[in-house]
Amino acid sequence: MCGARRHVNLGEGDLAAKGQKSATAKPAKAAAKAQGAVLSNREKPEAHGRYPADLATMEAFYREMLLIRRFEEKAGQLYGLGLIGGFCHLYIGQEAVAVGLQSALDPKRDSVITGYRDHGHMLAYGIDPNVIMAELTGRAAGISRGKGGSMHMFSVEHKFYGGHGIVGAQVALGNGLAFAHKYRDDGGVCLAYFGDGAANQGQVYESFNMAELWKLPIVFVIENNQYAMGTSVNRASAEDQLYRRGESFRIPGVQVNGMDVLEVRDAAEKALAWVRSGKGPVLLELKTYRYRGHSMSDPAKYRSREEVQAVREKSDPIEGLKADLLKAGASEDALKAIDQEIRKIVSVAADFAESAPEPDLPELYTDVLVENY
Ligand SMILES: Cc1ncc(C[n+]2csc(CCOP(=O)(O)OP(=O)(O)O)c2C)c(N)n1
Ligand SMILES: [Mg+2]
Repeated sequence: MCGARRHVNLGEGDLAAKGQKSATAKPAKAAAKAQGAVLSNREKPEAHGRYPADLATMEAFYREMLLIRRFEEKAGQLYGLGLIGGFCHLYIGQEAVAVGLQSALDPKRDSVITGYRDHGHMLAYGIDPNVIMAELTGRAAGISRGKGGSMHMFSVEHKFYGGHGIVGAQVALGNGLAFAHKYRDDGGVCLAYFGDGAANQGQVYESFNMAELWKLPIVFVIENNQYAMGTSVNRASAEDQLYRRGESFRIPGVQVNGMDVLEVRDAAEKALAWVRSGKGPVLLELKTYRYRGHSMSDPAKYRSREEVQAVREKSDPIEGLKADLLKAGASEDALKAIDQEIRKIVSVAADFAESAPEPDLPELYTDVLVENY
């Protein structure tokens, strides 16, 4: 309130000092009210609910989320055994976000870009777990030929553009992908994921400005897992309702329960419908939680075990969907069979990743530069 009044007064003072009269000059209160009215009356994507999935679709979501969970648990084990070098950021707890959103995409035309916590997004896109795990162990069969590791995975074939270690950089790059969709008129939308920590970066807002100005086909997805390394969102963010972060650029924002895959899927559909109709970007804030430390080397002393346990017990996305499935008529045995099947896929991926050969030494000199500069 106070800030708004000061802002209006300052503007008028500046004009008065220069002896100018604004063409739109209005009494301060009326101007502020009018501005507020425009922002609050702004059109938004259709309100979302829970996606009305049939049993088969729910089972497919369950399978995909379980694959991410078990894959990440195995990656954690391989890291502990010294088989994975470098950084390794696990996605455990956040599975409903990638599965709910990416299941709504059209992989033939849409593109995806994210940060370094990227294994789950690749799995949700149906990329072979063997080549993802082999990338983690640095093998030639890995999706980046064993040279990118956990943070730098790409699949141009799947229009998956990384895998980026520079916090926030993927947002500006995502804008570029969206610009390409528009320029080529290919009907595609870019899904650009970033974290609550990245949401405080300057380049994110430069990207918002351009995206709205040029009505780029992009969905900005803030994965608010409550922490940026060891800093909680409330400690680091003046506006911690992150879905509001696009307001000053007139980008509509929607807050979504990122622990409920059906809610995520429905919100994704509504956001995509908006963007595909040419109305410009949408900002989705997915409220979620990461169960593990920031990376494998984080002892997570900034929060209590009880906090993590409480989320696991009350909001786990896989347990939540399991309850929905049982209610909808799925049998415990069928769900157990899915778990067995997933464990097998992950164990095969781990064996593959441990036994596949490392890249040849000359590979050190390839893929460093695309061409001469
Ligand atoms: C430009 C830049 N600044 C700082 C870092 C170090 N860093 C790596 S991850 C991270 C926290 C990011 O948190 P958030 O965006 O919430 O993503 P999350 O790890 O929770 O998925 C920071 C500060 C970096 N990689 N790049
Ligand atoms: Mg975070």
